Amino acid sequence: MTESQNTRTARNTADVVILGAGPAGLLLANLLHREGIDCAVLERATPLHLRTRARAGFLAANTVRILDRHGLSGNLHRHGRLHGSCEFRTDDGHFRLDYAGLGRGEQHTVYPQQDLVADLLDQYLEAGGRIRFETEALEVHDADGPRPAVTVRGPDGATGRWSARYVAGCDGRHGAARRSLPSTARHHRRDHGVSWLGLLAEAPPSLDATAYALHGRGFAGHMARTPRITRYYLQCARGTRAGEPPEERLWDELDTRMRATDHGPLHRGRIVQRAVVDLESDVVEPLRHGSLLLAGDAAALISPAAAKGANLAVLQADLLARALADDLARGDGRALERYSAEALARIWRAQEFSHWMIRLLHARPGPPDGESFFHESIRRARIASLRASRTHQDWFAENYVGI
Ligand code: RFL
Repeated sequence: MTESQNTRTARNTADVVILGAGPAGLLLANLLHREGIDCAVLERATPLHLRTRARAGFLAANTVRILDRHGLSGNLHRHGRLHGSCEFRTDDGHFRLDYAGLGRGEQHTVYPQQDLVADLLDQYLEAGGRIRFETEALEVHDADGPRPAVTVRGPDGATGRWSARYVAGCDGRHGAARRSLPSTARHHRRDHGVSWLGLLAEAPPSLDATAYALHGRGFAGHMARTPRITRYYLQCARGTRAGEPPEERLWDELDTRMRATDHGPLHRGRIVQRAVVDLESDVVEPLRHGSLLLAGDAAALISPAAAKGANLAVLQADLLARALADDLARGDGRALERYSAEALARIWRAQEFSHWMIRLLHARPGPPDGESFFHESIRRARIASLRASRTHQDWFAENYVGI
């Protein structure tokens, strides 16, 4: 089915209505469709927007195994690149961890999230899957009853209603699924008090490793995306307006924090995307509310400090697809009963590591005092341990690539 044929399909019911066509929603849709389960995806954005929205890039080994298992990784292996090295640059010197040879010996595959989304979308459409673009879910109703419904606003601005047996909320942190949660849902939020200016540059990576620079002026990060595109992060003050700093100033600041005088200047290029990200965590418990199930960022937001968000989304979609297929195709609801607890156990492991990374990469927010001196000394000791201890390095590698 093509994208436009899909928009014309009239039937407004499905066994599983999936909100959102990000990595979580599209993987879930592919897997359910293959199991012969009647599902439909409702997505607010246009296909072009989905195919070009640059976000994550580092896929964990387990994410790749899941996509391999389902035969959804062809392009990823053709165009993605294995990546197994990261470098820390600090006032006490720099060191590199070749994590592909540490821990479980796993590596990342660098493959832009928008390309993964495009692959999943193509596979789903080719298999005849149903999706409505430019269709915004407004609210989920009757999740506690046997026949939940979703009110939507379509491309022509008219509202409509979908009915389902299950609604999978894969529509991110600000989507309709989260807005429709009952008052019994618990939200565990943490503002880490740190913000990053995320930049995407039309410039080749400046080194063959991810670089984390810990500097008195704040953190800076360097992450490869493609041979011609590199992501950079600059820690910035809360409330910074992304569009304001001129490009030259950003490159100068990156060079300073990355210590260009010791390591050579960065490869500069046009900055094609900028966004301020406040580092936050936000976990919903439980992930099942009657017939409404949450996955991906809708289930748990994780700061990009440890590059876990897209990987968690894939993992949860895989778990949820198996649980829904057991229930709907085989009449066995046990996996669905376990879904929330199983997914949350992995979410909290990832949150723990991400939290550890945040404290490693940043000075304590706020004015300098005795507490910040203590934090800084602990941070230096932690870096020294990571530099010197093979056991610590193995732990780091296992958590850094693992999920
Ligand atoms: P997505 O990808 O946000 O997709 C949700 C989809 O839902 C649609 N939507 C709605 N549709 C219908 N009705 C509504 N009411 C809707 N509201 C929203 C949206 O248009 C969208 O298409 O969520 P999903 O599938 O849960 O995937 C999560 C990941 O996208 C996210 O966790 C990662 O991008 C996080 N992340 C990273 N994760 C990694 O694993 N590795 C990385 O290297 C990495 N780098 C990053 C990142 C996130 C970043 N930002 C955006 C903070 C770098 C950055 C800058």
